[in-house]
Amino acid sequence: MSIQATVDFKPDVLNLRSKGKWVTVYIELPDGYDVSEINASSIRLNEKISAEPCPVEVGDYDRDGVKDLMVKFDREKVKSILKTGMQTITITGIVAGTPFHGSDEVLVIANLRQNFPLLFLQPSLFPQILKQLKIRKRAFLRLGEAY
Ligand SMILES: [Ca+2]
Ligand SMILES: [Ca+2]
Repeated sequence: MSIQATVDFKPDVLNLRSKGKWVTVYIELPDGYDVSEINASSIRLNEKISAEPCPVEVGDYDRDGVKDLMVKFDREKVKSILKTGMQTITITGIVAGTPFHGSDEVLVIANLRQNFPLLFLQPSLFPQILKQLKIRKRAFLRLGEAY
């Protein structure tokens, strides 16, 4: 049996053209389980990619009173297994001998022209999409009219 973890993958919008060393995953576990007992080397992203050995950090990044474990994954490896669009990220691992799993969604984009329709899937991600693509709102609106 595998317990249900709460997983937050960051960024929420991933630009395939963006540079950066890592992506970040925060893991929270249900009552009775301690994230500090997670065996970091057991953590996999989509069953394929191992978490980096460091940094691994226990904290409460979202300040909800539930401890979370922060792990990093190699950004290039993660990009290599993702297509554009809404993609599900599944994290699995082992805490004190018990397997856990949890998922989050990420909007993967490559460039605006190709992915323009995708932007409407998740209006709440608009500001982050514009930021990722380094587009000012006014330019975006002009492009929308021309599309
Ligand atoms: Ca997320
Ligand atoms: Ca938390």
